[in-house]
Amino acid sequence: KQRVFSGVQPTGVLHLGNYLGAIRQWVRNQEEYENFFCVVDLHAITAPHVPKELTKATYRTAALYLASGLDPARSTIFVQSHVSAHAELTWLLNCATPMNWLERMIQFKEKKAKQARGGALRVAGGPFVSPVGVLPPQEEKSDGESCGVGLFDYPVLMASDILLYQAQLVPVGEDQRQHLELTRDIARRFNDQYCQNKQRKTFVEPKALIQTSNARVMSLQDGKAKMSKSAENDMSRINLLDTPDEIARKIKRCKTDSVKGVMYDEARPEANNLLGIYEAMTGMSRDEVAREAEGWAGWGTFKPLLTEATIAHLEPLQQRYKEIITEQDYLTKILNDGAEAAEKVASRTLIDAKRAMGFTLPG
Ligand code: AQP
Repeated sequence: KQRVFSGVQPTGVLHLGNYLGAIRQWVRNQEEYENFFCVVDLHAITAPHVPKELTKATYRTAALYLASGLDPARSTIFVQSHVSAHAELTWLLNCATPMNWLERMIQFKEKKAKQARGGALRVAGGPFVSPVGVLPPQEEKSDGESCGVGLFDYPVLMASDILLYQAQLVPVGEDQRQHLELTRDIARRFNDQYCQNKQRKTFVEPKALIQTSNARVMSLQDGKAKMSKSAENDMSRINLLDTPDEIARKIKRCKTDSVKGVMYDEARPEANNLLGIYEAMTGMSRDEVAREAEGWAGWGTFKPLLTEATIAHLEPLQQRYKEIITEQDYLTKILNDGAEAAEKVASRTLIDAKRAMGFTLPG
């Protein structure tokens, strides 16, 4: 079986973008691959955070993995910081990665700008709502101080996550494509530079596994921006744990256009996005949705259908979540077992990488 690795940051509550772009395909392909799924908490601290919220979000994310259908008997589920090799390999790869490769990363530029805007909010005296909690007002920071080195280094940590498990495939949303390319470049450079024996390379070069539909779920408030946990406006996303009333309110108030009818059209980002979500929530194909849409008078007909389908789709997931999150011992056991299994694979790769670089090993 080919090996798969992927993860989500425990920031805020997972939303439909995380679920449709990533988690749902992990669940669907569980049987076909050997799976490692991680709650990437080391990534979560690249944004300002509240410690207690990180703890809660870590358990919540793991519980949502299970509630979405990940099965510990078929997938290794663990928390990134429980396997110290992730942080250790990151240091080795930091020293083998040119800085200008990271300077090109689009996500870094976007998130840096977002964190700087957070700084501006703080100056206004109000609290800064980070994806991991509401931070107290802080002092104004200059541009260079508004984001930490960790945010810049985020893609190297991500490369370490993947390369430690020798994963061939990484199921992610479209927004992660550039980071996956970088991971391949880092692996190739390391292998070329340090592996004397060209037949026995330290790292496998992984490929991104990106679906054709729902690879980029867009904001409910802007059809051209991706749905994101760190967007300031909660009305822009449907969180997996939103109540039926919240889901109804968000869909009712979501951005639409004034064109007659609701149909797929490249020039209508909001219509395309909501129809894509409708496909996923009902399990219908694009053609089936397009045919059904011919009978709709307009947004007024479509929005209640979308609301109903979304509530119905999320209801069993939310029910399972409620059961799992109250079973703390069960959750802890799964994460402990997962970390133990992950550690075995990761530590072997780390030793290989250290040997290749010329480190002495104890014993
Ligand atoms: N809008 C999206 N559409 C499709 N896939 C998405 N993913 C995220 N947003 C969408 C996929 O979810 C996985 C985990 O994402 P993450 O939370 O680890 O980081 P992210 O990509 O930065 O996600 P967010 O929601 O935007 O979080 P914040 O705002 O906290 O940074 C990845 O596979 C990603 O592709």
